Amino acid sequence: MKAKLEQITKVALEAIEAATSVDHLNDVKVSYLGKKGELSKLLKGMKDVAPEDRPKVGQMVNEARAKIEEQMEEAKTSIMKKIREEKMKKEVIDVTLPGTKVNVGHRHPNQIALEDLERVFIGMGYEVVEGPEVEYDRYNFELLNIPANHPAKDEQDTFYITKDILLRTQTSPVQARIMETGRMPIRVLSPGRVFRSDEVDATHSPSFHQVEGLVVDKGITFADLKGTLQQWAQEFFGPETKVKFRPHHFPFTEPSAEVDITCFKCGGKGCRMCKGSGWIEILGCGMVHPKVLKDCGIDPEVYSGFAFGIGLERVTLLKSEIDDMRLLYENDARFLKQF
Ligand code: 2NL
Repeated sequence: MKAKLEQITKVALEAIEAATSVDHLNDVKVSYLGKKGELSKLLKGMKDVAPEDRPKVGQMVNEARAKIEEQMEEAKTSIMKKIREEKMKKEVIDVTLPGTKVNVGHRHPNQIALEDLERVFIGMGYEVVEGPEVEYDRYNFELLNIPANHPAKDEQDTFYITKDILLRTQTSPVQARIMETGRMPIRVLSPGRVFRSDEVDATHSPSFHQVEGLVVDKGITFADLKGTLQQWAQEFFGPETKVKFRPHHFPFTEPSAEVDITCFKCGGKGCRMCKGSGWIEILGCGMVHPKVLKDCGIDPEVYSGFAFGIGLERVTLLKSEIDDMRLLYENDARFLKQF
């Protein structure tokens, strides 16, 4: 029995020594220490051992088991260590190799123009406000002096959700909502996406962006409007820029004007950019119509105001010298990268 035990221990220890993987070790464990392993088989032979010798034999078997287990743990630790070392060797990182380039994006030309524009008005104390793109007819048309059957409603044909709810054609409804709150004075800039059912071409799109401004307070005059837009034009297009106000008509302002600036490319001499005229049309504006003030809950006998509307894409195209609005929406990275 003793010789047999020593033989089993010897073979087990050799098998442990020869094992090259943890799986391999587990197999060895099962075949020597497992329920049907060599040691268990040996214990079954206990019945043939004289009763007085049994404790002694039992102890020997336990010692053999302990020894095999101990060797097994050591072998396991050493195999794991070896695997780790090999892995580390394979995973050496050469920190001197050039890195993978990350593609860094940048703001869209429209966004660049918007932020440049906002900066000037924020500097003059304006607050930038936004509102819903899906609007009520009441805010988009009715409160802005464009009643049902007004011809402007045809010029600003849009996408209707229901008879009374539509995609806004201008950002003025944002300002109508602000006037309605009755908080005075008002000095806001409302940029945002607007919609019209227009065919796509180089200068038109069914969805584009507007930046509107509104100032309402006691004693606001056309002189304030002129000074404000003059100041904006000089900060935005350059200190030499001059502005020219041409009479015009908008339903929500009276009087109304279209504003031209001297061409920032040729300085007013006439070039391809300004089509030889020396002037570039840039925005529409006017004194807020008394009816609009009244309908929005402001007393036109006490308060007056001015408003203006700038087509953002138009400004972007001019500033970046792009000749087709569609390029702004295609989002071709090769195009956008240039700005
Ligand atoms: C244009 C003309 C304009 C306004 C927008 C406005 C807003 C309120 C009251 C009165 Cl709430 N007016 N906005 C006024 C004049 C012109 O835009 O051609 N924009 C591209």
